[in-house]
Amino acid sequence: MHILRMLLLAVLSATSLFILPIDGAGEAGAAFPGENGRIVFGDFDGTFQIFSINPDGSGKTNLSNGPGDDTGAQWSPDGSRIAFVSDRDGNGEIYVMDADGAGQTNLSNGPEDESTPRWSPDGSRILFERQRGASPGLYVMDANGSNVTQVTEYLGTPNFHAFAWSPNGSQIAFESEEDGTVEIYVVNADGSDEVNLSSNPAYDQFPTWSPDGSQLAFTSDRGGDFDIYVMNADGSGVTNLSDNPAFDFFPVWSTDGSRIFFVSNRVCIAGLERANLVGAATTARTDRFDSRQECLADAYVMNADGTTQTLLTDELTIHASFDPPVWSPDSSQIAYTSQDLGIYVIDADGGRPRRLAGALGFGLDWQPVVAAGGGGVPVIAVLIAAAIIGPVIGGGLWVLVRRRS
Ligand SMILES: [Ca+2]
Ligand SMILES: [Ca+2]
Ligand SMILES: [Ca+2]
Repeated sequence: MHILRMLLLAVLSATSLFILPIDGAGEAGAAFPGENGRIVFGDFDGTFQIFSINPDGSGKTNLSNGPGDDTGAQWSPDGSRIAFVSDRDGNGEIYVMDADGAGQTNLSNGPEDESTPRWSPDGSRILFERQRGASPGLYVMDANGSNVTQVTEYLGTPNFHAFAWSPNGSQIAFESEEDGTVEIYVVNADGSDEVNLSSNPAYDQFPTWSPDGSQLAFTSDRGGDFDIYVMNADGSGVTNLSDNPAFDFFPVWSTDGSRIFFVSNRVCIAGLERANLVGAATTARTDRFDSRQECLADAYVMNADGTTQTLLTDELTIHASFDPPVWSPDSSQIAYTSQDLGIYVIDADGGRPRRLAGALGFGLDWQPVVAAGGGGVPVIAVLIAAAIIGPVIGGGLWVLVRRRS
């Protein structure tokens, strides 16, 4: 990541949603459901750094806190670690650190620029990309940095970095224009059996898996304007879910599979249509336009079958150029970066968005906190053990002390 490039993109993309995203997969953050933990995001503090914050806006902490630019954070599926990108060693590397920023370790450690880490659903592997060099493409390595394997030659434009593990960890969906148009592909995690799933001259972008792995949602302009589509995991059964003349974009499947988040500028487009009908542009809401007089997009959710398309808020426009929005692990809330360069959280049923902090950089993700059967049980076990053993030891010590005195 080069700082000037990032700053330029930040300025450019702040003007409009229509600047295509330069980072992030169409994946709803961690695939392992859990309770809602902390949110990681990027901000500028002399260099780009990775911060975490509680969902109520408290406890903002600079986690990476080191030299160079640190971006692109993603929580491990168990919420215990964070993968990120750092150029502190002279070029892009995949790093990992603990949830509190301790133990920062360079996993990729080579002369190429590595970026965009994505944990496998079981946390055992990390997918990443090399954008330049002898063999640009997607790679998979073990979570300790060993066994680096190229999964695909990745011939997308520099602006497209959308890829995601299938929920069972066997496949990777990605976006590429290696066949001349932008398509969605799946490939086995070992690099075998790459298939062009979308196979359409239109732009097919931003694949996001349903949590059960049976379907992929994506964006396509095959109907003349961008809409949210779903298809079966084998590419069959393509269905237009949004079917609206507006710009419908950036699907993100909720972690429980019930809903799909997306952005749409249909409020603005509908205003323009009304204005054209009456021949007076003044009836269109002027606050719906950006500096280039393009319609801004708002946040929506719909059921996974396309029903009940609901405007979450038109107070703030989604700044999807930095990062895809992420669902909370319990699917009740959504975190996103807004046009005013802030991190916001909104309830998936609507209401006022809450501004948590300013944000400038890449890497937005929500920590899953594994409940019963995971991290909580040992704590309870320790407490129970302490309650039982403590009085025994204490009693023994008291007896010893009494005997010696
Ligand atoms: Ca490197
Ligand atoms: Ca296509
Ligand atoms: Ca549309």
